Amino acid sequence: MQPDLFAESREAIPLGPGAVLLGGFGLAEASPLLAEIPRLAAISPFRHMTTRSGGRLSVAMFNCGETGWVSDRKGYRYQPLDPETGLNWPPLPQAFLSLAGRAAARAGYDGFLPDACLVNRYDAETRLSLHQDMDERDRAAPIVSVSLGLSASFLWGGLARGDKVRRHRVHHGDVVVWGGPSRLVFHGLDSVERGHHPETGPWRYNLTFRKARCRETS
Ligand code: MD3
Ligand code: FE
Repeated sequence: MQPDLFAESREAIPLGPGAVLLGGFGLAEASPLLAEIPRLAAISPFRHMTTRSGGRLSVAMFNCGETGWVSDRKGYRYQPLDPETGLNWPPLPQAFLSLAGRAAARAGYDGFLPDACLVNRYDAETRLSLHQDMDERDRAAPIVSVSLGLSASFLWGGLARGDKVRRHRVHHGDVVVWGGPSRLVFHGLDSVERGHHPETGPWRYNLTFRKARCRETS
């Protein structure tokens, strides 16, 4: 057995009001979660989306769920069809829904039923600059994020762009839940470690669960 070097990171670390990093919360399920990714990507492949200004997002992504986040020359939005395939995004796997619901409940948000999961893939060159998640109609629901594979440095700011930014390391199996007063906090991803993860090779994956639609309305 290896010594428990990351015991500290397996605890719950409060990030701010309504926001918590649940160290290792998804660790026991990480392998089955990862096993879903190639199955889903066979339906909606990873792609680098375009921004309004014509740039290319360095993070590769696809969605699963009833609706999915897209970016193109027209801007950002959620839509039920994958623009690459013209088909629905693949359904959210039960294992995804189950973990997201339990993590949200652990953070104090009962009954979280996401309708969208953005699957992000990063390599060591990928950055995600400081931004707010503003495109979801249901701001009452939290966001749940699951880190898989290589570790990374997560940027956690405040409600204004100029607020002080803290860095937190996120590791394989960590889950972060944001809601309430922290729902619109500026955040981003700084550096992904270089190297090889036994389960994901050169990648970090992130599952970001959101409720984009309000209740039953579309
Ligand atoms: C913090 N993804 O896809 S975790 C994103 O690691 C995104 O893939 C990062 O930011 C990643 O938009 C960061 C997800 C996350 C999502 C929503 C948040 C962090 C958040 C809302 C408020 C504060
Ligand atoms: Fe975000």
